[in-house]
Amino acid sequence: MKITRIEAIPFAIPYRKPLKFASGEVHIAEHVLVRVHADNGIVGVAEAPPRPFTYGETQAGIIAVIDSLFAPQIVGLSLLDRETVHTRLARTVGNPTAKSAIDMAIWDALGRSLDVSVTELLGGYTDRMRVSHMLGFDEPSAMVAEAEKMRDTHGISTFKVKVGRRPVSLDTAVVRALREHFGDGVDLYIDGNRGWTAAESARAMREMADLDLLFAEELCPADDVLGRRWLVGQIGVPFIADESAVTPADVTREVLGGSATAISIKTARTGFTRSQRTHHLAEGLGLEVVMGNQIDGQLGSLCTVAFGSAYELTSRRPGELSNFLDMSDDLLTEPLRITDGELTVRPGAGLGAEIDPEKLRRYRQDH
Ligand code: MUC
Ligand code: MG
Repeated sequence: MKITRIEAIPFAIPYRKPLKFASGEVHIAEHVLVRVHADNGIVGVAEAPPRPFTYGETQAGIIAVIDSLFAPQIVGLSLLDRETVHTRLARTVGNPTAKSAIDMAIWDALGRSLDVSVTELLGGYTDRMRVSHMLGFDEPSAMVAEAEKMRDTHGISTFKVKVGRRPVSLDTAVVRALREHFGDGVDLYIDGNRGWTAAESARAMREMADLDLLFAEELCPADDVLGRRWLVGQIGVPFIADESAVTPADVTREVLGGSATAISIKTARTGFTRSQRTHHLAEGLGLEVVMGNQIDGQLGSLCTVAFGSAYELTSRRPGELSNFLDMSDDLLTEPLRITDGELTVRPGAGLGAEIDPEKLRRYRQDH
């Protein structure tokens, strides 16, 4: 089970419906497919989504760091040497999605080699998660129509509403329109991607006090240390740290500093190895956990559901698993399907993902 080669392949698939939010927007999934080859003939796969507005990574940078720094440090190790891989990758700062894709492709290859699923290898709690859908910026009527379509087509009844615009009434009007349209038939929470100040966030939360929100996520920057602590101390719902708490150390710092009371775990940025550590930390600290989405394709979503299903804490809340529905196409031979509001893990070894060679030929950008 020796790792012989790591490939980083750029590909681009347009979104049918771009996602817009306070820190940026995504029109094309310009991701990197990572393949880890082992000497037993097994190949593990995962994808890295560059998100320059969140982590500073680019597609070209992900490929460069994998080819020039990470692959040479990992080729020759066994698929079982996950702690050594983690330690070697950690010598380089940053580059979270590049590191995570390598880590997850190794777990996939290990599962395939042992003929067990990644979910079983990690914890094996369940085989499915309820799905929460993310609603990007638009007019209130369009966002209500999108939620209705998701509910009618896929049975989804939990929605994360992107907020953080100015004036705040642009966003509070959307949340109110959703609540008025669906009544108590849906669960709603909001994500500001740091778009508001602490004072704007407090005002918005007061305006929405009657709308029964589940959570509020990254409404203002964590770097506004005192403002954020002041905000989190006064709102009546768990405050999720997402991009402010990427590593377990970030989680500890934000939570002990009073700047968050819940966290988002995203396998796209912490892989399986670091997400495990974050999960265990969250359990120890007694935090709410939501499995988040890095605007992943189907392979990334499969990674999220594989991890989220492995533990009781991560499968308790609906996971953000549906951004791939907005893409015009994908790479998997067998597309993911959300049915009755749930996404199941793939039966079989590893992640159970097969890449369609024809689709990869069509969308890869390196030839
Ligand atoms: C999210 O939860 O914030 C948008 C920006 C990002 O980093 O992730 C997405 C979704
Ligand atoms: Mg977020």
